[in-house]
Amino acid sequence: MWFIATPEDLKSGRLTDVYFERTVQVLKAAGIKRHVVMEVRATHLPKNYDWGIFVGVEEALQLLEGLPVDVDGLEEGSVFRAGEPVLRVSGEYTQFGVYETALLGILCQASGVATKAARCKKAAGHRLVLSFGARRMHPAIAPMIDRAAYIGGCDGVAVTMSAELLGIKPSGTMPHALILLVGDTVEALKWFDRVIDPSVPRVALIDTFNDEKFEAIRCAEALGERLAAVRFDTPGSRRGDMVELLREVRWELDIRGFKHVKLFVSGGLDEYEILQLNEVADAYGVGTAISNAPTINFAMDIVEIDGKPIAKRGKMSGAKDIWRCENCLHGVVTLADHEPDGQCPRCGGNLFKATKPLMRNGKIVAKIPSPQEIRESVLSVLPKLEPIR
Ligand code: PCP
Repeated sequence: MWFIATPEDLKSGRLTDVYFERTVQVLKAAGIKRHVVMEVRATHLPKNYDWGIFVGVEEALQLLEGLPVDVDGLEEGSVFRAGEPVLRVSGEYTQFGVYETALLGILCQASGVATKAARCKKAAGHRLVLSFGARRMHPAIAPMIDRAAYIGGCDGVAVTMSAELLGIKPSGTMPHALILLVGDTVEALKWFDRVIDPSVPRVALIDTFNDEKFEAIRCAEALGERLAAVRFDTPGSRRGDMVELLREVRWELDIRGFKHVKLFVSGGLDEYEILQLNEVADAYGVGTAISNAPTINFAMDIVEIDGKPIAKRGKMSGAKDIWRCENCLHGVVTLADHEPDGQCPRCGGNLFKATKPLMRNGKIVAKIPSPQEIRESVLSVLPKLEPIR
């Protein structure tokens, strides 16, 4: 038996915490029918996060499609900050209350993955960052994780089905298994070069049997111009000073005329490791840190009942909009359909309304761009965002 829910299960409302089902049961028995506005926001972001990338909107709209609700919020891939009302759902509570669990699950995980991917890509700058983490999570959600990682800024994903759904080619090098089975790093590289489509970059894995320096030189001498990079997936037990090791290999390759060979690092990487390695590394494979990224703790709360602002303790009542500064990406929150006074209070820049109509009476009204377009919009704001700390 597979222990996973199907899209039909999600749409049926079965993926819900039982107390939501009981709440609907009680309200119906009591004849209580209230039009509510519910708001999604994260009071806090994970440690050292000043911003997040909002992802999961497309799936959230699919979840609610057909229900008698309106949805307003940030578009897929938008920047958000702690405390900002990223999404709101309006309708008669018993019509959609049971979907809170699935809706939050979609937004919390996808935004967590996308934000970690964006932090890694911001740390890496122009250097390649590939999403290698599907093997760390249940395969049923690998396409969702890879989509969020790609939208967040990763330059590619390893899983064939994920890449297909994104409309891109899968990215990858070679596993230790190939070298172990062929029996030698260079012989494995030569076989890879003979067999694999020439459009696939030749990246030699150099940490299986011997010292990376000597394996890198052997691979470069074997393939010359056709060798794109060497990959260091050096086991933790051998990982002394990776920067020093990379510097050494860089020197040895360069003095032998192999300046074109890039240095690709994978294994235990995150945004902080990347900042350390940038001096010498050219590309990164990031697995666990992105696929198992801290979720964003979005919560969903009633902020209006029958048009009157009301919220539980700790939450601010009333339906709200987010206005974003074009220049510094600072956010200003106003009551819905109210304009902020003047310019950005932080830098004086122009403010634009970031909260958009996404669904009207169960019909998706938002234009959902392609993953490529969303990724480009994320990459365009990364340089403006606060540095990784
Ligand atoms: C793994 C694989 C991924 C790396 C590690 C992701 O190496 O190569 O790229 O690592 P992370 O989750 O720590 O970020 P191995 O499992 O040694 O694999 P393989 O021989 O399959 O490359």
